[in-house]
Amino acid sequence: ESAAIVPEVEETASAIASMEIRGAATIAGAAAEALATQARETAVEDPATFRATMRAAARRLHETRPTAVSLPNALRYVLQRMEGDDVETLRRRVVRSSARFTRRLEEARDRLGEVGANRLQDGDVVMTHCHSTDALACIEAALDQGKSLSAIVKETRPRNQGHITAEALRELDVPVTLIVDSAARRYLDEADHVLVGADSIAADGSVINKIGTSGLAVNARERGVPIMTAAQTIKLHPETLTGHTVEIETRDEDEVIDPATRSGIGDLTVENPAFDVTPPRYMDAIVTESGQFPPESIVTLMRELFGDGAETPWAEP
Ligand code: RUB
Repeated sequence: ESAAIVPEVEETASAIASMEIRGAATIAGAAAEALATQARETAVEDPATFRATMRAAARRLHETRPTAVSLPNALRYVLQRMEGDDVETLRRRVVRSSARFTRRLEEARDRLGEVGANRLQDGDVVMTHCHSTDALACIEAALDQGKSLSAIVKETRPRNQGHITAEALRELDVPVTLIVDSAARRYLDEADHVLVGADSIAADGSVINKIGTSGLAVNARERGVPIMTAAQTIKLHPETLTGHTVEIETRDEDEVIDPATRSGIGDLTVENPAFDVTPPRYMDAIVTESGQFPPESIVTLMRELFGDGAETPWAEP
């Protein structure tokens, strides 16, 4: 008896790889949901076959993008709760823990929003980079507290996620000034805060986020503008507790320059790393649903949550 990965898992995996589904928290939610669909639609009798199919689905989702640890953390959350002796129980456990994961994702975002909002004051101008639902939660909570804010939004080449942020902020009635990435330092003089998200946070407090975050952080420090990362605890990277580093995704060169323009220029190398690493000393605070932390002390929270490391329940036994 064997079972296949269902089309919904394939679709979710392709959508994550192509960035139709993007952003660390959104990717995690979609992966958890895909596992629930796989569980619902795997019609086998043998518990071992059921488990093997779930692991295969998780591996397919896992291989899509390497940097956002929320993805493996979501797979871990669901698969670690896949317990039982018969298929019906296993299926119920997967479906239930997937739903619980999604609920916790939303609760964590709301709670960290309130923590981050306390760092913002009425009238503040906030500079953003990329599009982060956790960062936006802080702005939304500050607005709920009756504060009025405005935003300077970096467009975030090459994929222009700044446009998504600008649209979300306009829906909240926040005045938006859109700038090109290279104008960031000039406009820092008009900003009271820099607010970014994270794809992964390492045990030493390094923040891995959209390419350009580290340069922005260094410039913010030089201009005296505080910078915070809004990142719920599923962004904490358990493997960094045992000395592993976070893999930085390299994406297609065509995102940077279209092939026709490129061949007009002549032979050249194009590089397109999607993320970079901001050292802890350039980040003022990491805001989570468990409170705010100086980056250097995030390891305490990580030990509490993960112990000494992380299992990979999707691995072939
Ligand atoms: C998205 C990105 C976001 C984080 C946090 O990169 O770097 O800042 O994922 O987002 P990409 P969120 O567009 O390449 O996925 O707070 O929504 O999890």
